[in-house]
Amino acid sequence: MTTVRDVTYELLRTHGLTTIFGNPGSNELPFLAGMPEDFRYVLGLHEGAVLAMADGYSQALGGPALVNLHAAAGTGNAMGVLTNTVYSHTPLVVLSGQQVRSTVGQEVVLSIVEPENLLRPLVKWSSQPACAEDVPRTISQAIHTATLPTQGPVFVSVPYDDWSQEAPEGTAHLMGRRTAAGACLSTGQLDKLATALDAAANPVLVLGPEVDASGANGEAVRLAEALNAPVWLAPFSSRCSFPTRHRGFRGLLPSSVRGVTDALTGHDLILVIGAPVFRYHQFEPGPFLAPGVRLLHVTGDTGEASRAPMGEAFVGAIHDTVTRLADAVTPNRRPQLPPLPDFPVPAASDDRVHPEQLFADLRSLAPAETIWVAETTSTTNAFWAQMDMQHPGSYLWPAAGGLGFGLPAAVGAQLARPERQVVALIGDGSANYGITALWTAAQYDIPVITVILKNGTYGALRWFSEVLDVGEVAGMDVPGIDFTLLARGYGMSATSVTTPEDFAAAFKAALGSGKPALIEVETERTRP
Ligand code: TZD
Ligand code: CA
Repeated sequence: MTTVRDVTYELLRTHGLTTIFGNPGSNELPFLAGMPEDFRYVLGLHEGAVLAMADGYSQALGGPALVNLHAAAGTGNAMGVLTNTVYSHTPLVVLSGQQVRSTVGQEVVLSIVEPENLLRPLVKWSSQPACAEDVPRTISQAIHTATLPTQGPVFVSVPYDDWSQEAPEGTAHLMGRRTAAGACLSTGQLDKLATALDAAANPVLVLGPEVDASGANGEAVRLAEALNAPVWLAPFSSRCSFPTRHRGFRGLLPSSVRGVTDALTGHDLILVIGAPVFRYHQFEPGPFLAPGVRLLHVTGDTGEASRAPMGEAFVGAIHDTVTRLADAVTPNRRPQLPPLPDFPVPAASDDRVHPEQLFADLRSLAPAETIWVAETTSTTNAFWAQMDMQHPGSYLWPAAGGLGFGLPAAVGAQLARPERQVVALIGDGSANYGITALWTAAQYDIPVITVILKNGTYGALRWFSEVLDVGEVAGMDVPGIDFTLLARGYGMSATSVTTPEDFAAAFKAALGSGKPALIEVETERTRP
């Protein structure tokens, strides 16, 4: 007899979903017990770490990832970092075990009450199949829903007695099913954008994470060079969509209304591509745009287009739009932008490492194609001033600011991309939300290098309390954590350093070892 479980595994295989990031419970055992040998189960010890590992894996791979979580408690544990996947548009398929179908109404222990609502509004779609026979089709629907634009996470709850039921007829049709979206801008829409760019006296590009996610970085360079226009990354960008040493690169826009307006003043046309308009954070009200400025917005996300407070939006595929725009604009006769000045001299410190010094040193210590996963919140300016990222897919950041992403996402990214070194740059506050991913890296021998910037405090919150002018606040510091002991406890080798020289030695040793390693660096306190 072919069971619902058999055809589900076959279905997952046809979509390349043969890696399962999970943390199991009793409801999941009947599914996992039938796992075929060509599948790999990646165990995480906390569901937040499981989900963030899958997020990093999916983003680094450029495809969907499968997550298996336990009932409501396990699934609920993943909700914090699930917020990030909404804004990074990560196509995660979250599958959770439901209690036996006939007992759910009684709310027996481990039943998911209102499964469709459990992860709302974070997931794009959620479902519990109406009967066992509909499980394979529902999971097929979940995969297609997650991966069709706008991509995002989905949730399916499956009663565990469904897995051993006989599969219905007709599931063979699901196996080869593919769905494709072709929504590109019309010729007229593209002309409108190109004409506006040609007519602008001083246009500026603002690129968001979708440029990098769609692999359009090179096309964005072509467009910027044709226009001789400067390029900013959108506020709070979770990816790096433009080479940071290109003469046009201006850095990461600040995340406040006033900050964005000030940075873009002097331009008559702003073209935002692949980002929301805009992802503000700190409330510094002001005019959204300087007077007389026109804002054009290209996004693949209808939600981003509709909720923006300003601008004229065009919804279409990002890679296609950037490529066609680069072809369509008239090469501009404005003088070429001057080359970027050399990197600024990093700020130094006597008895600790200054984060800016650390980032400057990492430029020469790490391979050029390194993937950086950052979650160190008070070092933003230092990071963007000092990093040299030339290749697509070089950077990941928690897209909704939900901490607990960085450390596990780096493990997932390294699993997805063994040919590129992944380096996690994690604050001593942020590290604790996803710390158990160290165990997964150690057990599965995933050679990610985790650098902990230990300044003893929630640095960004200290800065924010000044922005809000609220004076002293409780709960701002995190003294007394020894990350080398934690790492060793989870089975990973670790060192602690206080000087740039010792850091360089530790980093080279970690690189050479081909093993996962953690380096704790005592760092100076800085401001974002
Ligand atoms: N909890 C979660 C899940 N996400 C959050 N964003 C926060 C709490 C609040 N938070 C921030 O937004 S930044 C921050 C916290 C606690 C401090 C992080 O400290 P760190 O980095 O040590 O990682 P810095 O460089 O010292 O700021
Ligand atoms: Ca810190």
